[in-house]
Amino acid sequence: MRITTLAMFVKDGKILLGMKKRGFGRGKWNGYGGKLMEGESPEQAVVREIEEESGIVVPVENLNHLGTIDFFFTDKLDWDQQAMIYRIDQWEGEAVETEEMKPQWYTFDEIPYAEMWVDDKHWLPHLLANESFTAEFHFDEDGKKIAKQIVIKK
Ligand code: 6OG
Repeated sequence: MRITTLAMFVKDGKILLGMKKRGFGRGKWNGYGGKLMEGESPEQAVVREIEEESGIVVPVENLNHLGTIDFFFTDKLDWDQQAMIYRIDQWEGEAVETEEMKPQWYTFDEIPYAEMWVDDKHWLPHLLANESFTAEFHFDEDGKKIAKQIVIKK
């Protein structure tokens, strides 16, 4: 399965989300990340994507790999992906708006789940609690509804 990456910045009871302005998941708030380029490790890919999308340069040792999620899409096998989920608690600098993402801080109780991928509300609380997890989501045809889900706290 194709591998992708997703990182969440957390500081002082707040999470940094980016409004995805183009590509897969356009119009949704999400973390920062994306697919691996030829020869990259997931860590190298997420560091590169974070810099491209937010301007922040994260040292690889500040990536905390808390979760792995398998996404399956009915009838769209080429959309299936395994996402490596990272939490970042320490970094330098501020996220800037880029062509791909518009940054916004949210307190944990204001997270805009209604404007996020439908899976997020099931696993993000584990990440916010600093708990490791694995999860599996099977989506309906258009990716709007979850047909089946498994979330396991490790
Ligand atoms: P590009 O492929 O445009 O990056 N991603 C998902 N994130 C969440 N929360 N739920 C999903 O459910 C997702 N599917 C993909 C991975 C796409 C970004 O979106 C994430 C990447 O960080 C289906 O490079």
